[in-house]
Amino acid sequence: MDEKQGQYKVRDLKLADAGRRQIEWAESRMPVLMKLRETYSKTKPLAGYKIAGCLHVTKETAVLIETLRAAGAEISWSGCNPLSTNDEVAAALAANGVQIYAWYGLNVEEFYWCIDRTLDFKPNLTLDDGADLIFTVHNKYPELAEDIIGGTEETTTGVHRLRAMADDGKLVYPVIAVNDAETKWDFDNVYGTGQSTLDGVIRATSVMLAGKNLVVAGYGHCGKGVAMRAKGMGANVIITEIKATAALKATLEGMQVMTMDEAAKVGDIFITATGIKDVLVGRHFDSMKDGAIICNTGHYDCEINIPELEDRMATKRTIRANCEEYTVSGNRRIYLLAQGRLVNLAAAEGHPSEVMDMSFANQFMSQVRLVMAHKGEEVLERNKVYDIPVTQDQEIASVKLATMGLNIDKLTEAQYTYSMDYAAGT
Ligand code: ARJ
Repeated sequence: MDEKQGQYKVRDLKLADAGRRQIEWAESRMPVLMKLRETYSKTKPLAGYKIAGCLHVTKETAVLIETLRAAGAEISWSGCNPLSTNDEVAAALAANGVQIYAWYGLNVEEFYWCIDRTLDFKPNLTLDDGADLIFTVHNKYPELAEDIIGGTEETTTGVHRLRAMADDGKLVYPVIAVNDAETKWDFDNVYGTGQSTLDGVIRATSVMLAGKNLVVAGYGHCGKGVAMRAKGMGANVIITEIKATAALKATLEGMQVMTMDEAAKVGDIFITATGIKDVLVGRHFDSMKDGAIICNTGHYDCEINIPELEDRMATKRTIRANCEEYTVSGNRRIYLLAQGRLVNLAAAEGHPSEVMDMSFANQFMSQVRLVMAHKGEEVLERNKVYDIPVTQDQEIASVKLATMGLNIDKLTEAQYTYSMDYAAGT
């Protein structure tokens, strides 16, 4: 471990060169964010502001961090999951002067130690994925909130938690729900999760998906993305749901729908994507086939009840990286991937840069918005979760299309008038 007090704690600084090459690779696939970097490095709207971030330390996140810095911000950062830090990237960031506390495989105590260190410099803004940082401020260091002008939140699970907190009157500074931007959830959550989750399953197991009964728990944006891509690779996709409309949509997309009790008996591969705990529990493990593979792609590791799996195990051994074999009653083997933590970041590299480009453009714009509001451009109430403006979505999508060399049509004036005219009929 390499450590410098008040500056960084990472696995090994010697990995910095390898990390830098990965960051450059991501930069070349994140044109929207790089364009924002070019623009805002001239005006430096974030100068004088300190941002504490708690979000997976990946090559894409590094591009976000360095864009925030280019716009003038001072940064301190930790990962938001014990198994998602890319140690090479963390080293490159540390070598470049970013305050960073993150390494792959840290334990829960170390995880919170890292968050605490990012708060040592008394930030003015927070940037979360899963809301652990903002909760730490609220619960452990409430006095820090005085200097905090606002925060942003990356993911569905975090936004749910923060909206509940706002409803309870417990949120003490404004938060922008980056996840709820159309250019985030409708792309990152669907296509990003779809590709990266299967990437994680394949890297951890190398199994063929074609012909397998692949069970996806949850047909929200993430589950839908996973199901769609798995189907495209020839898997027999089974969906389990608690929401009637979502289940109905899955059926009409050609997926099978059944309860988890039924699916547990026939599934070869199980992927949870619900954001809810106890989706796979003891009775499911009791009825699974020999060789079943189970994993989770939701934010927290509570979707698979691992204690109930451990209760049943006779033996346990590691087969390969991120693949643990449990033998249970009847000499059946169940394979748990990435310790039930999000398989797409723990066993693979998270979503591809191309899609994180839009998510992080939204993150960047939202941090700038909080600062501009602080400078008097807009009034943001302290106990409120805000959506991103619709114009921001259209702007980001337009720039993304342009960087892909794609053009779209414009309404003519007559078409616009028609679109607004409620009287026109047959
Ligand atoms: C950083 C990533 C990556 C990646 O935006 C995604 C989200 O909502 C998460 C829930 O924790 C993970 C986050 N995500 C996915 N892929 N963050 N770099 N490459």
